[in-house]
Amino acid sequence: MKKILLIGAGSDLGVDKDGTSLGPKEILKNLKMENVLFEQDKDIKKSHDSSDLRKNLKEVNDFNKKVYDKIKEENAFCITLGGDHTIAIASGFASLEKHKNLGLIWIDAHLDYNTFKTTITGNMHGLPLATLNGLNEDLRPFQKNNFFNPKNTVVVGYRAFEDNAKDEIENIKTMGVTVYTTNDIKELGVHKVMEMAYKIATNNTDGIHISFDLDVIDPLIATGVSVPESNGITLEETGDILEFIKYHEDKLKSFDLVEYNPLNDKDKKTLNIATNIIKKIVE
Ligand SMILES: [Mn+2]
Repeated sequence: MKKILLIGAGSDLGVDKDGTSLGPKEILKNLKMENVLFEQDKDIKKSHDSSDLRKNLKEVNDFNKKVYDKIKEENAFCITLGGDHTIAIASGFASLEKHKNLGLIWIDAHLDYNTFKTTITGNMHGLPLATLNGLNEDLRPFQKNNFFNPKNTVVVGYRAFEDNAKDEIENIKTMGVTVYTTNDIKELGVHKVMEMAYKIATNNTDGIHISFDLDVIDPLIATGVSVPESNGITLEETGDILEFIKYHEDKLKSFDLVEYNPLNDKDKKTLNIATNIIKKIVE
């Protein structure tokens, strides 16, 4: 059996809402498995200033460097628990360093494809996917080369179609990333969408890193996230995604589960969903 290590990355430095820093600890409590927990410095004065379009950049980078170094030195199969989605810059690149040539599947209601030029909020958790494709140099001081190829990068579950995402959509189109929306899932079925995503992500690669943002699930089901988007996927569809991943488990090299925010989780329902997702991945 392969050795599995859970990495808790408790940070909310990449988002102006507090709470995801507390997420990993809660999930880890429910999973009696080997783990390492990183927590952001409690003395950090987080910026909530919306005129600052590089909010907490140094603090985000310092935190990510620690997570990146740990995962990079580990031989185990690493599952990283966020934390806001910025931590995937650390987990994704660390896995890429170990496995050299990976595809990337980003399961998320958002594209996370802003640059410092297109971000409106300055919240760094809106930039990680673009960063993993080699943009946003300032958010990856520890990764100067070797990026995920946009041609092997796929978003699954996007649905935040607000006007202010126009530049972000332009960014992702220009780079050539494939995007499957929540509508695609509803129309084609989740199995078909995952099949297409896997085909793209495994084309001439040695495996896949999957980053799963809990906000892809409908917020009426999973309230415990920081940036909810209505009309999300169901628990059944979530289960089908995990079934698919398990069936093709030989391709999976690393996994993230991010954006769990206990402060918005009224009934611990999201905590249970998060815990069950990890249980499924490790079973
Ligand atoms: Mn995200």
